[in-house]
Amino acid sequence: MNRFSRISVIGMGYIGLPTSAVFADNGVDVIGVDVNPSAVDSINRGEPHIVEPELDVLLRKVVQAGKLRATMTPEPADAFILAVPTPFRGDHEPDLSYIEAAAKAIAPVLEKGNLVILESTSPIGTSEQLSRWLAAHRADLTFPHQAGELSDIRIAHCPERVLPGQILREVVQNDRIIGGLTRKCAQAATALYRIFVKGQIHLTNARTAEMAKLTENAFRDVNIAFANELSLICDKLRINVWELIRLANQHPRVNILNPGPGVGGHCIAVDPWFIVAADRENSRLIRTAREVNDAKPHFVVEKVRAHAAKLKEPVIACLGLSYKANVDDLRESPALDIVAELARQKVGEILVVEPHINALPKDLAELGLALADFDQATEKANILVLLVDHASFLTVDHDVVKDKIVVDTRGAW
Ligand code: SAJ
Repeated sequence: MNRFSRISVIGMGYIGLPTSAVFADNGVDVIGVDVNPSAVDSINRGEPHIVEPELDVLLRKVVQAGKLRATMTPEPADAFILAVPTPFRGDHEPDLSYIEAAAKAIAPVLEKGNLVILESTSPIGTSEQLSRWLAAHRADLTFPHQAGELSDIRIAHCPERVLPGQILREVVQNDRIIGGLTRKCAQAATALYRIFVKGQIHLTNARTAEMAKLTENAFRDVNIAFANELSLICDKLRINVWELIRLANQHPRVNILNPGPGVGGHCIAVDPWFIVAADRENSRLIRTAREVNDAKPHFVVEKVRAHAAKLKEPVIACLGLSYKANVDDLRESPALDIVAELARQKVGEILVVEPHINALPKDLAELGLALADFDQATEKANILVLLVDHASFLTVDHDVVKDKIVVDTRGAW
């Protein structure tokens, strides 16, 4: 018999909501907890408050079937999954306040035999810290850092590794790493994820699981930084970087990623800093990769500025604001920085196109910018800056583009 008939997911964001829907679709009663009342209302109507392919259909199904319900106050459950944000503060120091708040919120409803999973990407040692935070609120229960295998509560880190845009497929198909604070903790977590995970499940300790997740995203960041650095070098040497990479990638052991306007999103632009914060002395390459990627938006701004300086009345269409193609997520998006900088520097009239959102973020609106339609913006502008390779941008009419200055940061056109 499945020992997890009722679970609770804390944090109904890009990871928590799809994970909840998939558990619910596999017969588990899921209570989704979030501090945002409008997200809770929206979920209870069966409507996702985020954009992710196919999530709307699945959510409607599980909410109508009564398998998933959202609330602002935690309730008792067999297992709790924490999927809250782990951003960084001022000097790229990890901010664990959301995890601490989630621990405080679930502590009153914990019962002997419960399993607590940390899914949020976390700096090394966070799972142990979670155990201490929970213990501080529940002196009547024992936790793994105190009682080892005999603990009343089991705790494991099971980092999410899904790719936004493909979450519902990857959450089921990807392998999972499970790091238990003890062996029994890892085994309990394995039983939980076996409910829907079709990929392999690899067991380890919590610290290694924490580092594995950070390592995966730092690996990607370093590789994108290599591509971005090449794009700067090629620009100076007047070589087409896209052709160069295509040719170099013909080599059987070379696989260079794509340059872009910079690296965004809540993961790759953030997680490598957690490794740097843990060991500044030895993480020189990882830190430099972050700096290379973070500098790329400035390079794009300078390119556009140089083109605009040659025109009497520059009208610049900035195409795409999200951090990557076909998503609505603007977090850490380099396109946002580029548009804001162009506006602040008054480089010309700016038309912003982003088909996945209905309103501009506050700081862009405050700069006097407004959303524009793709066809009208590309028609009116004399400079086109492709910032995101959304599918809907790729079918652009070449007659419209051919007489314009094009800054294609994605190599998509
Ligand atoms: N990017 C490039 N060039 C590339 C690939 C990506 O400039 O060749 C840019 C994207 O445009 C975007 C950023 O990098 O701005 C990150 O995009 P991504 O698609 O590489 O990754 P994310 O942030 O959407 O998801 C990553 C994934 N991690 C890895 O592939 C190692 C995903 O599997 C993780 O689950 C996710 O981070 C996470 O939540 O940590």
